[in-house]
Amino acid sequence: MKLYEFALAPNPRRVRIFLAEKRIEVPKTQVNLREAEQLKPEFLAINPFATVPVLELDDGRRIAETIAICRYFEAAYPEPRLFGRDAYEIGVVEEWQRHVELEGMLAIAEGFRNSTPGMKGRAITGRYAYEQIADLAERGKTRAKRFFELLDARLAQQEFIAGDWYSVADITALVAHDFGSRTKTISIEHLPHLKRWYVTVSARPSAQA
Ligand SMILES: N[C@@H](CCC(=O)N[C@@H](CS)C(=O)NCC(=O)O)C(=O)O
Repeated sequence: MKLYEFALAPNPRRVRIFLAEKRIEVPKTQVNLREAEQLKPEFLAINPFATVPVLELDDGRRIAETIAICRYFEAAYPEPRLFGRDAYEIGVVEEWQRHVELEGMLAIAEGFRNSTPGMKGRAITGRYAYEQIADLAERGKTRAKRFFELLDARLAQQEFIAGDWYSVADITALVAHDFGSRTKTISIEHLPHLKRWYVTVSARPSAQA
């Protein structure tokens, strides 16, 4: 088994944190996104969507997409449960993991990729070139700011994103936060509950992954 990833990219980090929580070690192969290795024919043969992470099983079968890979490991190594323990938890984790990914992570990516000089012609991940649109950069930053404010209100009521237990939704939110903070797309200085949550989740050993 091996994981195609890039150490500096946010989505592969989500898988690394997930694996660290489950105490699973998987060999890694770096796909250097800074050198556009994801666009080379060798990698497009592995994932035609030209993104990491991709998991390759020992028999050569592959799974791309962060959450698809995490689901594989949850099924193969159920404990600790990171997608919820009962029907309600599984539903609410799914709900919030999707909110965080679609409204948080992707809004940050929209803000960052449409404004950063190094991302010219790379405004959307994948094999095709898309030009930056300045208005989308502003919209992404506004969407991200509003989403983290909403998350702050939720965290005023409960310890973690999905409930009073840690889940994959926290992993996505932690990585989204760090991505947004590193790229100066978001700041949570004015959000006390989110700050309290961040101290807790970033202190877990898995956050170093
Ligand atoms: N929906 C995909 C998104 C993966 C993704 O966007 N990966 C980024 C790294 S964080 C990537 O491969 N980027 C390649 C590029 O920028 O062209 C997933 O969840 O795995």
